Amino acid sequence: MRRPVRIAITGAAGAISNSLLFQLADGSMMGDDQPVILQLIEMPERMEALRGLAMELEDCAFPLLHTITLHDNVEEGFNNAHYAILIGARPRGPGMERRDLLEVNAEIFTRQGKALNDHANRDVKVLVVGNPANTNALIASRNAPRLSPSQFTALTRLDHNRAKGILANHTGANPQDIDGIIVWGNHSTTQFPDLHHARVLGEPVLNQIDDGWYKNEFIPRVQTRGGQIIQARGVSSAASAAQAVIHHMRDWVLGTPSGQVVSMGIVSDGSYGITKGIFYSFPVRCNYGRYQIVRGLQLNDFSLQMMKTTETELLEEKAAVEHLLPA
Ligand code: NAX
Repeated sequence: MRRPVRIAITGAAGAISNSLLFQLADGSMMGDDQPVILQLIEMPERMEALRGLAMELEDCAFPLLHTITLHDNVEEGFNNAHYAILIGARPRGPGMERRDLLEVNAEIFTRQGKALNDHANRDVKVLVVGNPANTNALIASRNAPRLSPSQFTALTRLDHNRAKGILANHTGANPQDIDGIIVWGNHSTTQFPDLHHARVLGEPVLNQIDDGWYKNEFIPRVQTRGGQIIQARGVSSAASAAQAVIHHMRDWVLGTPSGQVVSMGIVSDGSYGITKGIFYSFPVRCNYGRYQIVRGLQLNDFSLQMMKTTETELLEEKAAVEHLLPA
């Protein structure tokens, strides 16, 4: 048996984590030969709920679940972590503007970035889920100078999976026969779910669907799916978000299946003209624990315009928290 890896998770008693932890402990994320130590982190007032969840995990007697530790602060919770999944964030409250939301979360992710810098394993891989995920990843990374920005990522895999699921439903294809979907930009309603490079069983998707459906139905449906789910369920996506976390981390750590492209929010290196340094969702392939942006894709004017719109939103988010970022 391999040595256990340490996985720290914030917001551990929340809805997404409630789905995530059981799959993670069962080997879905790190592989079925990799024992895990779970370092679960919550707000002090949620520790009792977290204790209950830990008891349930224990009661599953998962062979790969080595140890569970519970923490009410990130400084202890991130100790020696090889992986950190940052789910906990402040939701938007009544009367709160987007700017207020950015600012309160900036405080949370500043502290978390510093704690990762000071306490986590030097090679820690970080996934930010809590919203606004891309800008929270930027803030955490900027507060962790000892770590490379490439160790930080933001979750846009749920958007990628939503695009694949909706397309599969429309075309009647099996999701596993679809590849080449890309989600560009922000995890928000400005994201660009791009089908120009997508194929079903090797055939270009855009030859098989109506352009009007693509632009007027598919794109807005993917962009607003989170809101539609909240409207229908009364609460936000949880199980599908947990599944996306599993996919994102599994691909990053164990590699994307041969030839497959996935979407990850990562620090921009200037590829495709996107401003360097912001966290933007790009098409990537992963191998040996690293992601690489897929290069050389042809982009038409429509795509470039869509990519610019979501980039502009990310630049605005960055400007709203700039005064809180270390130089
Ligand atoms: P819940 O409200 O069910 O759970 C969040 C948990 O985080 C709570 O138990 C809370 O006590 C805890 N928490 C808050 N601040 C914390 C902190 N500073 N340290 C540790 N714990 C903290 O929310 P849930 O449905 O699990 O969603 C969590 C976050 O994911 C939200 O910000 C949500 O907007 C975001 N999402 C992001 C998605 C993505 O694709 N990037 C999709 C799903 C989801 O909407």
